[in-house]
Formats: sequence, structure tokens, C-alpha cells
Amino acid sequence: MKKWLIVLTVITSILFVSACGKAEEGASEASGSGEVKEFTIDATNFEFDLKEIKVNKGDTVKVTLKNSEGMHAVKFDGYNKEVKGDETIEFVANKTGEFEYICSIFCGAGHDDMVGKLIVE
Ligand SMILES: [Cu+2]
Repeated sequence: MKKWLIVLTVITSILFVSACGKAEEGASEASGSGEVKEFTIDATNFEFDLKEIKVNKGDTVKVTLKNSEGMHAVKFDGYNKEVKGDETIEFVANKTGEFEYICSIFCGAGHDDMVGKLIVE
């Protein structure tokens, strides 16, 4: 009878260990990086239609700027990247934090209102 108790204990501990192993695997998948995230910013006088870009650290950020009205460009502070009208740029979000993006062409009276935020988590 004591033998059964030992067998049961062994089985239980094996199950426990394998369950733990699976949980760890899942966690590392969730924090996996390196995804490509695509965004299109549509610029008009004087607004970006996309005011927030949210990605995870390690993601590749692909940004296209469409100038629907006027002449604008988007500059990402802190990353020193700029995308001009009807162009696409790509960069890796390798720093966490909140970074402002602004219009980098003086386009008129509402120029200062043309801002957005890049959030890297
Ligand atoms: Cu501007």
C-alpha cells in the first residue's frame, strides 16, 4: 500500500513540473518581439489623423505619410527619423518611452498643432 503512495507522489510531481514548464513557454511567447507594425498617417491642414502609435520594444515600425492636403512631413523626436510626404520609412523601436512626432515642414498657421505620440512599451 505504501508503494502506491510513492507512485502517486511521483506522478503528481511529474505533472506539476511539466505544467510549470508549459507556463514558462507561454510567457516567453507573449513577450516575443520583432513584429512589423504598419501605420499610415494622413496629413491635412493642420492635423494628423493618427495621433498615437503604440508598439512594443523591438518591433519594426513602418510609417507611411500621406499628404492629403498641404505639404507636411513627420519627424519622430528621440528616434531622429523623418518621413516625408508619400514616403515610407522603417525603423526598429529599440527604446521604450513616449516620443512626440511633429510636422517638420512649416506649413502655416496650424503647424504647431500637428503633433502625435509614439509609445514604445
Ligand atoms: Cu507643418
